[in-house]
Amino acid sequence: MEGMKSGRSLIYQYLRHDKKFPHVWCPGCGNGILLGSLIRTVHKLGYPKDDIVLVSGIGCAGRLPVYVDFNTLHTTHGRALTFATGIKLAKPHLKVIVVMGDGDATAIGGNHLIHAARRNVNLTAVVMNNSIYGMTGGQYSPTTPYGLKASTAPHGHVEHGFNISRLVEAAGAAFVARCTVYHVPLMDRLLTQAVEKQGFAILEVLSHCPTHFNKMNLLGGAVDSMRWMKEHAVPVEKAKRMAPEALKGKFRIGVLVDRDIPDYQTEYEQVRRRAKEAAPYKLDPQEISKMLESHQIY
Ligand SMILES: Cc1ncc(C[n+]2csc(CCOP(=O)(O)OP(=O)(O)O)c2C)c(N)n1
Ligand code: SF4
Ligand SMILES: [Mg+2]
Repeated sequence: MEGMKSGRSLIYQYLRHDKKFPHVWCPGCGNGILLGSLIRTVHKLGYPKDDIVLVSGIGCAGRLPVYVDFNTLHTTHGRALTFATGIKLAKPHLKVIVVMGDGDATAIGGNHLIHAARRNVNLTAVVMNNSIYGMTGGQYSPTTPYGLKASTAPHGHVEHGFNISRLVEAAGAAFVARCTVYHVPLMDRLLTQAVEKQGFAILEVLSHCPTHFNKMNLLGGAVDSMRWMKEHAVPVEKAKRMAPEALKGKFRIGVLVDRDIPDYQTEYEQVRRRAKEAAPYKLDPQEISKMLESHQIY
């Protein structure tokens, strides 16, 4: 009863309950689970609502900021990270969180994702990966699994999907984590870590789309998807102790990467200071070889 009460007060405190509801999401969609997690995270960390900026592109996941009483920006498809980068550089004190779908983040916005990770911009990015373009009717996305169906692949998909987490790790993100919409307490913990991380932090949330992806691929409803997630997810610590054969067909959840590397803002501030002082940037010959070594070409 107490839990219900506090849940209700969070709704009134954080949602645009009197303006933007009912929401557009289908029954059983995973997006509401992320919405709840995001609100709990901000509340627990004690950030004032005015210090949070929630940015999205277009898509079912991209609708999320519409419902929340933070500073919000519902931008164009694939461009959420560009708007978010501008906001963060102009107003560094704000916490900028970006919510994207798999299509938004890795198809039309794929280049922005790679470069935001490479620059290590101080943003928290959440990718709701439901393996499909949900909003526009179930077209395949860069994460649709090989062989499955989409409205644009009625005879089976011939491409292989991106591994989003590996992609952003290789591009240079400081923090990479993965969970599912079934693992809600884990989602809350990972989101907290991502929001507090200095640098580019990304959380991939494996979700489902009962309306299109599940229907076309005979996967049942939301509960069936959740059961599948529960049975196939392996916590990273446990995965380390498992043989590769035992991990076949499974996926890891938890913190995949957590590294302290210089973030864009700190670096940029130093450049600004040098420029202001009109001090020429002198390279120290001993530092040059160190810089080349840290350039890391594999
Ligand atoms: C420039 C542009 N191209 C295409 C579209 C159409 N469009 C809207 S949402 C979307 C894909 C959404 O898929 P995803 O990002 O995975 O989000 P989901 O709906 O699955 O949450 C597309 C192609 C658009 N709005 N703008
Ligand atoms: S179409 Fe799919 S992703 Fe979009 S709201 Fe419905 S269930 Fe969710
Ligand atoms: Mg999608």
